[in-house]
Amino acid sequence: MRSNFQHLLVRQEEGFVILTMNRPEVLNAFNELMLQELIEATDCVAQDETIRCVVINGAGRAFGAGQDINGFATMHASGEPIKVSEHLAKYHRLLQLFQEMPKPVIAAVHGVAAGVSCNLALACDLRIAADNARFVEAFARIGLVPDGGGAYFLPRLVGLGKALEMMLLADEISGVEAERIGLANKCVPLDEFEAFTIALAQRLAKGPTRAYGLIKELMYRSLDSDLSTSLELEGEMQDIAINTVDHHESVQAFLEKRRANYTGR
Ligand code: LHQ
Repeated sequence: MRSNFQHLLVRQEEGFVILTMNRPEVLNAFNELMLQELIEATDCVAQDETIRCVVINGAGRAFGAGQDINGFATMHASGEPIKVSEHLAKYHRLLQLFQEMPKPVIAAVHGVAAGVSCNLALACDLRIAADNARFVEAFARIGLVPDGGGAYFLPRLVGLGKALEMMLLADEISGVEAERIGLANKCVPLDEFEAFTIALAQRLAKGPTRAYGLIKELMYRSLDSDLSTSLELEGEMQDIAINTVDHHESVQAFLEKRRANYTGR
C-alpha cells in the first residue's frame, strides 16, 4: 500500500495497521480527498492477508467532526437543489469495507466524534473510547438526518430509545457514558488510551484471524435473519472453522498444555 497520502497517516506494525485521519485543523472533518484516501487504504488493508487487525483513529485532538461544513456552503451557493446520495455512497462503501473485511476493525475514539465520523466508528467491530471522547450525532443540529449508517448501527448498539434520544437531541455522550450504554466497548483514561489500543490490536493480530472473519460474518448476517437462517449459517461457518489450521493448532496446544500459536490460517 502506498503511504504518501495527503490526509491519511498509515502506521504499519507487526500484523496490524493504524489508519489515522489527518486534517487536525478542522478536527479531521471529511473533505473529498480524505474520504477517497481512507477508502483506498481500507480497501488495501482488507485484501492484505498479512494485516490481521485494523485501527482507525484521528490526528490531533479529535477522532473526527463529520463532513466538512465549508463544502456545504459552496454547494448551497449555486442556489440549485442539491443531491448528496451519490456522495453518501462513498461513505457506504467505506462502512461496508469495515463490516465485510475478514479481520477485526477497531475505532479508537478520542475527543469529538461527530456526524458521519461518529457513525463510521459505529460501523467498526469494536470501539475504544478515551475518557475525553465526545460522541455526537450532530445531524439534527444542522437540520439533517443521520447518514453513514447511523440509523442502522446506533439502535443495534444502544437500543431504539437511546438512539432516538441521541439523534433528536444531538447532545454529546462522554466516553464514560458511551461505555455504560454499550456504545463503546471500553473507556480508558486518555494517558493510557494509545497503549491500550495498541495492546488490543496486537492481541487481535495474533488471534485466529479466519475464525474472526467467520465470527463477523455470522454475527452481522444473523442480525437481520430469523433463527433458522442463523442456525443454518452457524453450521456453514463452523464447517469452515473446524478445518482451519488455527483450530487444529488450538486443539494441539490444549492437549500439550501450551499457548496456541495462531498463524491466521
Ligand atoms: C469544522 C468542522 C466541520 C469544517 C469543526 N467542518 N470545520 C451530511 C450531508 C451530506 C453529505 C455528507 O455527509 C453528511 C454528514 C455529516 O457529517 S453532517 C455533520 C457535520 N458535522 C457537524 O455538524 C459538526 C460541526 N462541528 C461542531 O459542531 C463542533 O466543531 C464540534 C462539536 C465537532 C467540536 O466542537 P469544539 O470542540 O468546540 O471545536 P470547534 O468547534 O472550536 O472546532 C475546531 C475547529 O474545527 C474550528 O475551526 P477554527 O478555524 O475556528 O479553529 C471549526 O470550525 C472546525 N470544524 N467541525 N464539520
